[in-house]
Amino acid sequence: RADGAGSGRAVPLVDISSAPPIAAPMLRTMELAREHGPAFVQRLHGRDSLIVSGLELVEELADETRFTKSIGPGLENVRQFTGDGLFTAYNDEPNWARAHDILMPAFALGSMRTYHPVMLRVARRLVDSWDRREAAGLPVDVPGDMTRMTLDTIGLAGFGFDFGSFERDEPHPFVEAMVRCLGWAMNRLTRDPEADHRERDTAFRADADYLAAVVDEVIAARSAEGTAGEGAVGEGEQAPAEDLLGLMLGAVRPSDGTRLDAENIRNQVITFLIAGHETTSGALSFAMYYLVKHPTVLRQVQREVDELWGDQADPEPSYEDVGRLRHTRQVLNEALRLWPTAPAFSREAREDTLLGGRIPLRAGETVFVSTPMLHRDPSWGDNPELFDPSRFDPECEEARSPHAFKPFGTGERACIGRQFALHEAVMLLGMLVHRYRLIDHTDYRLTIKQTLTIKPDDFTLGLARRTPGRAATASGSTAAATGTAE
Ligand code: FDE
Repeated sequence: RADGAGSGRAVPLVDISSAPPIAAPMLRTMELAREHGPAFVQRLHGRDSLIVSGLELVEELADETRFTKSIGPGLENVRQFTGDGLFTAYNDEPNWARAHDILMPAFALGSMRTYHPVMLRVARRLVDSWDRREAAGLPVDVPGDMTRMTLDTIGLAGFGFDFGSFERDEPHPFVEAMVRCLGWAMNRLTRDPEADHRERDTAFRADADYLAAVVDEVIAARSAEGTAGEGAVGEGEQAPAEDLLGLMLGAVRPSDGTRLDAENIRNQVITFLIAGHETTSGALSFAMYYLVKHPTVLRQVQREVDELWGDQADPEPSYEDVGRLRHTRQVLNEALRLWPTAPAFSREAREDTLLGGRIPLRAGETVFVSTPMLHRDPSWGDNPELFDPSRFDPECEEARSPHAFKPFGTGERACIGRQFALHEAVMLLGMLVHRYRLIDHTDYRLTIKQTLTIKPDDFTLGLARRTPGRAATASGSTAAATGTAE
């Protein structure tokens, strides 16, 4: 484990034990990395963590022959409520490889075609809700509604279960319990070991039990149906015959004929409900933030969607359309560069080794990668803080190290849901910029809320319906529209 690191190391040691507690620890890590450079040891209550953000060091950490995913203290805490689900399983736990093999086909790029209709249906729930707000002259809660959308999407596409989030004023209680669990997992990292935490731990247990109960309901609903394909799915739509739950309940692993056990399935469902919506909704919210602050970029993505959907009032984005939204995807990538919504991942050495030729690591010792600071490495150029989606032009991408951009982690344990998240998010962003002018009615200043994952705090937007192809401006002025789309 990481303790004891730092002594005699060729890297700075920073003791933060007496620093005041902070709501978003990730921001402090970023500050420390700015001050102390690409590798430093952070000491808190006697526990040392090696934090790395330099590209060359991360390239080494990405070498799967020398390093592998580590279930560090943060994931160890998450494991208290996701058990041996994919995200928190140990590398050598047989259930990881078994579940990975069974679920991989469901996340291959081609499978997105199957999820597309369900994703579109849920995207329209958000649009309907935003239309009503717009008609009433009311602003929209961006992260709140993005979370409604992504939760309903993973629920329906993955498990045929409808959270009905847009029919609720408050978030679904599952979301609230989940956010508290994630907060518990995060705050437990910086706990004062002397203090009494029993009350908090009891409350956490109750929340974790509630998550499990909701998931048991999801599974029971499917088992009662007998087959995939009925239930919550709308008319004229097919539930994916082999959605995640269908696969987990039915499929055997080709290589050895084994199946997932009931408890593991429960852990996987909790895992996917959490991993499948927290990070994606944050990414969508940051992308909306950057769009409203960068009118030129907004006009560029509006031009792109206008070329596809013209002035149709209710376009029907096809599966292929989503692949054509290149600029929109670049905006999302650039938002994920500046604010990767899973803001760290951890690696451990397979054998005793020297990182960067100078940092001794013992086998099994954890190293944390600060993704937001990796994404600001000098290799990104002189102005890494600048939002610039052209960084993801194909030529630029080819010229860059494949390890400079890691919002989905690395290697064998990288994000299985990447294509799912990208398809869902790019489609929704495209639909939104096609339909609305975005009005920065509070002159929003970005503040970040962290519950392990990150999202913009308290971010609302005003809306006005656009006439696509005309008057495509960011903030209600028409002056800049000349010479834009069509
Ligand atoms: C995973 C993941 C990761 C890695 C972590 C570590 O390394 O530790 C990351 C970084 C991520 N992921 C990120 C993200 C972002 C976004 C937007 C997302 N993500 C999304 C999603 C969706 C879904 C469904 C998902 N996601 C899922 C998932 C899973 C299951 C996992 C685990 C894998 C393994 O095998 O391990 C992940 N994800 Fe993610």
